[in-house]
Amino acid sequence: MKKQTAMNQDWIATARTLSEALPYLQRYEGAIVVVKFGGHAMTDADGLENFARDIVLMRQVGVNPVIVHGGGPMINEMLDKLQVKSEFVRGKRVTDQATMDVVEMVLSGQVNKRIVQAINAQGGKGVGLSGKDANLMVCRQDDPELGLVGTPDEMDTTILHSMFRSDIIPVIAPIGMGREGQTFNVNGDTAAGAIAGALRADRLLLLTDVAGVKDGSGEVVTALTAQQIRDMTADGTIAGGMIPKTQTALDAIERGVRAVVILDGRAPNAVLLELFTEHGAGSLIRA
Ligand code: X2W
Repeated sequence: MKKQTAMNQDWIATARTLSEALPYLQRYEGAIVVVKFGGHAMTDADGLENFARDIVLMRQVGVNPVIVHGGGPMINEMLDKLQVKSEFVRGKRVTDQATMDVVEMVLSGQVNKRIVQAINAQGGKGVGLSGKDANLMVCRQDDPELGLVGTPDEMDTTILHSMFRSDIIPVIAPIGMGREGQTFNVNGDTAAGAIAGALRADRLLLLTDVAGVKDGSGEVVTALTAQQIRDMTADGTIAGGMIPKTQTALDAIERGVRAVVILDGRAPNAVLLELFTEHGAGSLIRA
């Protein structure tokens, strides 16, 4: 008999991992999972390739993934090149018409197609769209001080359901249209929350560059209720850049999303770990 090598020990572990995933695969069969992929999480090519492989695997096992992406750093880079000045107020980019033109070009053109291509390179069927396509996301102006920043106002997810039936993975740029012909810049997290809410998604995964929601001693809390989030925000435990994420989570849950997970998108196989293992990842928030 052949001696067991370290190599085939690895294969045995892989087979066991697959076997143990069965109840999770069964649980998520047919589920809708919206994944927000932020600009900071997509800066390196390997990270994008791994992300795309995980998404294609999700689709392969019967989940309906929807990608909503950001691209803040890529927008900044292009604005710099074109010497258009840009500033943020309360976490949102003040957007005049010149800025809007660049935002749409970068998000719908460059970033969206990069993700679509990465998914298709892994054997998936990614199709890119923005909130303008098939009236997916009609917006109103958020705050006049911010210019062309939009708040999702009316969603039509018909196109996404047709895509699910055709085995297509939708990849959505956070651009909305206004009722008077405007184009609106929508924060990526806000767009992901609105789309997840309109779909009554089973999960909204917010991939960020931190491990999750931290308690007073800096430890990541793995499970939280909406009320705990409100309390931790009121007493200052949740602060800074985490506030828009947890606010998106609360809004999404209110609209009927079953649970929202805030997790580190740079961790290897973050979405698979969250969906298909007992371990989970990041902070899970539910009603
Ligand atoms: C964002 C849209 C992109 C985004 C912006 O212009 O940067 C607003 O601020 P990340 O990578 O997810 O941050 N829109 C209104 O949200 O990108």
